[in-house]
Amino acid sequence: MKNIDSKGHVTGKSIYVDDIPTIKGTLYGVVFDSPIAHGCIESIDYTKALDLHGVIKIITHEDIPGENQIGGIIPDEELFASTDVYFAGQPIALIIAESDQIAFEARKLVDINISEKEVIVDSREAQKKDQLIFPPRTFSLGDTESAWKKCAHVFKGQAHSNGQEHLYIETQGAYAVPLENGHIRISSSTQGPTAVQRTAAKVLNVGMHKIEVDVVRIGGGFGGKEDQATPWAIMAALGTQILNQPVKVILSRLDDMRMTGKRHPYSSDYKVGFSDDLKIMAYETTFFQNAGAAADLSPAVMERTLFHGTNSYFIPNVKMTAYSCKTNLPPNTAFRGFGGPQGMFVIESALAHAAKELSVSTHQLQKINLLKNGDKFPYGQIADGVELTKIWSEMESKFDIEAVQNRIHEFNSTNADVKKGFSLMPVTFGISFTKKPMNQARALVHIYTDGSVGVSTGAVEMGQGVNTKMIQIASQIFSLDPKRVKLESTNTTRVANTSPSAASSTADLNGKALQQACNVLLERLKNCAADHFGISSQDIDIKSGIVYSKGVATDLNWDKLVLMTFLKRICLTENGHYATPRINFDMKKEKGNPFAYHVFGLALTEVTLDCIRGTYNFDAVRIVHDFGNTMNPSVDFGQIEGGLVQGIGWMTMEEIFYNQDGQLMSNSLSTYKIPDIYSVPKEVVIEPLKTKGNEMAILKSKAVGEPPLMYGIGAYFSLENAVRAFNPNFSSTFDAPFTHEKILMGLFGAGRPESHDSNNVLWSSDRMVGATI
Ligand code: LUZ
Ligand code: MOS
Repeated sequence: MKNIDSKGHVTGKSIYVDDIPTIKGTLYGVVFDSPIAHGCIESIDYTKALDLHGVIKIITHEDIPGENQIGGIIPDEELFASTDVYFAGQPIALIIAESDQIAFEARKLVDINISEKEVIVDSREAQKKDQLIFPPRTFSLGDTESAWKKCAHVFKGQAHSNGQEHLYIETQGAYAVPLENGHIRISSSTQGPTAVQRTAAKVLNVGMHKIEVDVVRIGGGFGGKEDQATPWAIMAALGTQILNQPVKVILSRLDDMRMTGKRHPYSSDYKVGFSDDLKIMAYETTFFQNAGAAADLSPAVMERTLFHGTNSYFIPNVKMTAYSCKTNLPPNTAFRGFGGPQGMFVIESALAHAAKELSVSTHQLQKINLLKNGDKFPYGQIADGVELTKIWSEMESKFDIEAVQNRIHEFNSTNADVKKGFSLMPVTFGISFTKKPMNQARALVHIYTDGSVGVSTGAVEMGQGVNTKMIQIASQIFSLDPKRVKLESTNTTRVANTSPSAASSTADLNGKALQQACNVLLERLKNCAADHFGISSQDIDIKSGIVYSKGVATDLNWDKLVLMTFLKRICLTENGHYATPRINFDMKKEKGNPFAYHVFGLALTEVTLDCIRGTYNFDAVRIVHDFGNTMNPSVDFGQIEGGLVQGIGWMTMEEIFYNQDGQLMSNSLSTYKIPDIYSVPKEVVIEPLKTKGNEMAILKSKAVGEPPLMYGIGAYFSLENAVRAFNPNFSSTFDAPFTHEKILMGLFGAGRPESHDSNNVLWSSDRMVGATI
């Protein structure tokens, strides 16, 4: 089935927050934020701003009736800074005016005086100073200490990956409208309507029942709206509560980039040991997560780094420790992959490092060490349904890895200034929220008396096609034309207490709840038909709108049966509830069975590098992916393509740049480059692995949102491979993104082992920090 939103998107008719027709009297809010990264607010003078014609009110922490607190996991983040500021871009006040232009003008007139304190931007520096968001955690398996002694080869090094700006097309925003009796309806561009509702209630000091949150769809989220859509929504709601007028807060792109957190940069130490026959015997790593100034989702992100620290490999002796380091940057947050990609980049770096030293190809090391059924993950779960070996042989038979290697070798030996490189990137990604209570969902289904159907779930459509999938589920169970099924907006009054649309789990959780509700309704309809014909309901089938009795078409159709059921006063509404079975995790032991299942895949990336200019094209990315049994190939292939390109962007060009004062220098689209159509590989081939699918996945169609992002990690290593073909002395820095500049330095000497020093400013962990521009 085609994505139901495709036409609306292409014709510009799809509705986002800022497209909602405004009510008369709507006011506009602009956020006044801290100009500096750390300090004590000595004084703020709003007089000139308030004097500007059209400025209605400036809301600060003093106007908050409830708690000035928005921290979701740890209560460590104020909505509006009261005494101190901890990052540049931290909200201090909301300026409400008759138009957003006036509010922007007023913002320039605010006088603030802050006494500056020490700014920390580097995760390792924060850790040294004991600036941690929460205590470190360690996942371990076997015994690395004794394993080192048995290793034939041991390698140590560092790897760094930078942050990533979400750059959803629709910026953060919300529109709050007063209803009767102090009730407020918020239209929010959020992945987590319940998070908005719960936190708004706390700040406004009202019950959750007084706050209704509605989401038609959002223009992209990528994790950036899992938690960080909340403050703007609350600000709009506060304005509405105080003024009893509609208030809209939509961040400008520059405000959005400056004020919101991003993917967490990580700096990591690794140590990896091999047996003679190149089995990985031991792996140790220390992750330094740059959390920013408050916890936000960092604890959960850090946990997923530990879950995915060994990626697709079985390693008998593992010790991984992670620190969540508190710095004076905007609080970093969820981003597609949620810490998993950062963990995987480290082990892939360790393998690339070892391969070079051992003079073998990385893919040999990868293949020898692939995870198999029955192997234990460091977190205790026993791997099952592992498809990696099958995927690898599928890759070999469909795309002939050796032939690619030979062809590239041949090309490189006949071309001096242009070199090709390639890499393989296996991915194993666990599906479920790692916090067990979040793995539940509900769906509300109405069958109207004319036979048409209305569906509400907790799923938020963010471009990933979940609404299309929901319609598919209902129309398939009812055997009804999808056009007769409407997907309602996501609304906290229809489906309550929802988990955010995140963790690749939205279609699974909400789809299974929907399935349950539809099946109950279908059973009711069948019973009614059975009564009518005086037979057993097992003998009733409903197909394409026709009721069959013992396999024979009757003159009863869906519409008549629905009306008949209603006239018998039988309920045509049902609420389904689903909670993922069998999952658990014990944080004291750091062991358990956190994931419903895993998604597996492998990407083969080929690149051609112009070694004079340091520019390149990805010739092809060939992917063998475990979809289970995809319920919507066009939607799912779209997720693979989008995830891949977003991953390539993170690994090659997206360069978040904070200076030592904690100021975001890559603060606009002219200084922050994301992939465009020219960055897309010339060819992306997706080969779905044929499997039976997995019962824990909706219609056996596995989660597909996050896993493909990690195929992009292959881009980094294919480029390294090409650089080394030109400069055999090139020494890896494992410092993503591998930008054109770094590639040129790799090609022509700077960054070679002799000159490489991990403390060198340019190549340091948060190396963007400290460089001057
Ligand atoms: N969000 C979350 C996530 O709260 N928990 C998770 O485990 C998760 N995983 C991926 C993406 N978002
Ligand atoms: Mo996401 S990183 O699943 O919000």
